[in-house]
Amino acid sequence: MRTRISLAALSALTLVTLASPPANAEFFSIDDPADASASLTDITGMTARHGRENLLVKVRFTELMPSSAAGVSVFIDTDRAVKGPELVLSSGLGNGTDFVLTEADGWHGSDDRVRCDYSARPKWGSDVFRAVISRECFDRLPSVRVSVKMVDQADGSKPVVDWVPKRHRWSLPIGSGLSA
Ligand SMILES: [Ca+2]
Ligand SMILES: [Ca+2]
Repeated sequence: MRTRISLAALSALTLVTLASPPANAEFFSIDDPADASASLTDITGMTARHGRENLLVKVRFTELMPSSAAGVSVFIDTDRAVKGPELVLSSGLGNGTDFVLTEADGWHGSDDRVRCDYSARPKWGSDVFRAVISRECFDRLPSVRVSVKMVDQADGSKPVVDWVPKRHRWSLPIGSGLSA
């Protein structure tokens, strides 16, 4: 497992160092081990990019197919003072599934849909799930953290679960780069 911060983001940030806290990067990337290999959708890695207008989250899997019965949740932390996520984007990974962004209820989604622009889709050919969430969804906060969970109940017995970076653990804070 490794964490890296984009050099391009760092050099961009140097332009606004005087005005912004330097601790944030706009790009976060982490690999995940083969720790859920009972599922084809064992997470192999996650990247998140916090741009001027959107938060883009990509989750990579061992093998993603239209027949997948698994689902994925992208948790977003917008308030570090309150434990747990504030927003959850939930989606299926198979054909014909839908996605929704809701307020979080602990580490779960809720019935409170967030009304803003976002989209999500599994890309079966490239084994990637891609979610794009407008910064309006979180009041254009300058920094967020991300955590991702996969649940696969394919064989009807005990579900296979995989987290990245780890269960109930966050990415580094991801700043919005040049949007300050
Ligand atoms: Ca994994
Ligand atoms: Ca929080």
